[in-house]
Amino acid sequence: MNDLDSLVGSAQADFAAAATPAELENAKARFLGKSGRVTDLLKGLAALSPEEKKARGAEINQTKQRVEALLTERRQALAEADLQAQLKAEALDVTLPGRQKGTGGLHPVSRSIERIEAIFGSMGFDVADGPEIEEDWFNFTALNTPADHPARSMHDTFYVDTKAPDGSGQLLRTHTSPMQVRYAVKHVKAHRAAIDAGQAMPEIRVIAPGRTYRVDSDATHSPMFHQCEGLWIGENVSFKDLKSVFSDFFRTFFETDDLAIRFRPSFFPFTEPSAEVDIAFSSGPLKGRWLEVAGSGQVHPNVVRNFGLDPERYIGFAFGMGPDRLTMLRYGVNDLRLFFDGDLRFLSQFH
Ligand code: 2NL
Repeated sequence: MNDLDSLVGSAQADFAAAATPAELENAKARFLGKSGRVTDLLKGLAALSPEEKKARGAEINQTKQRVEALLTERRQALAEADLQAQLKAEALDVTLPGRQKGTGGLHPVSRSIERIEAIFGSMGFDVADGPEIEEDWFNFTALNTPADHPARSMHDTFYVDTKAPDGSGQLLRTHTSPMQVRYAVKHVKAHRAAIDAGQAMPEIRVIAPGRTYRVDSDATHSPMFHQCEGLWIGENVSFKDLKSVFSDFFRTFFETDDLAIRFRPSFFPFTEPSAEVDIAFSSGPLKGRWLEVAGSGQVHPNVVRNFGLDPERYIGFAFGMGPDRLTMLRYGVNDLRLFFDGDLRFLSQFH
């Protein structure tokens, strides 16, 4: 190997060792720069005779071209490697599923309330709506709840500082019955003339779903919870109607006929007589266990009177149930607080 071949060899090794374009330009300078090795060879020609100069000059020029070719090749290799690295870093997997628009879903309790409204709707019940900050009269007094009843204590009820237009006290409603009282009073007013003339008043048939509030908080009680009350008043509405309404309702709500219902005597200030309602499934995980699902009763004569009706002529039943608890039973949820924590890992299971 002559000196020119070995120069080409060391240029190749130097260029290959350059890992970046900047390093490669430094290596280029060592061979082709002003005082590079190829340039030095060309300078050495001056000392030669014309014949030697011609032959040696041609050899050196060839060498220079070989070095330049190696440089170009290495430049391209580095540029290609750089491009590949960039492509790899910015790789996009077009086979991945696209980012989807987050579609929300109804809260499980809202789903239950919609079901309850649909089922009672099919039985001719209207849906009442009303204020969550309620007046003392609608929440308690109209419902025959005496001033010394424990439900009215500061420990049980969230009172607020505002006053109703008539100056009476206000509170966060403890049940949705006041909505039914408002509905019934309005209904009776609208039919006052007919009632007084001894004509038939259209029956009051209404449910009242919504948020309610009590001073209570543990695994089975939340300070805010949902309630759905129902009211049916007419001239000949009895407990047997209540029984058939409940049988239909619970069988439809839980989508099963394998379900028994029982009424247990109880007490509520606003009904007389009163009964707790229990259901028991005859199959499934809750098989054979009596579960309390509602309170009910024949509307107390004092309450009928507060609607503006004569209790000797108008009679009916009312009930109250908890959509939160019905939702727990329907989906097998064991902690009420899961409904109100806002944890999407829980909520998105119902979408
Ligand atoms: C329960 C108890 C009940 C009522 C609610 C009611 C409403 C009016 C008149 C008379 Cl406007 N009564 N509501 C009656 C009996 C029981 O609920 O344990 N709820 C979960």
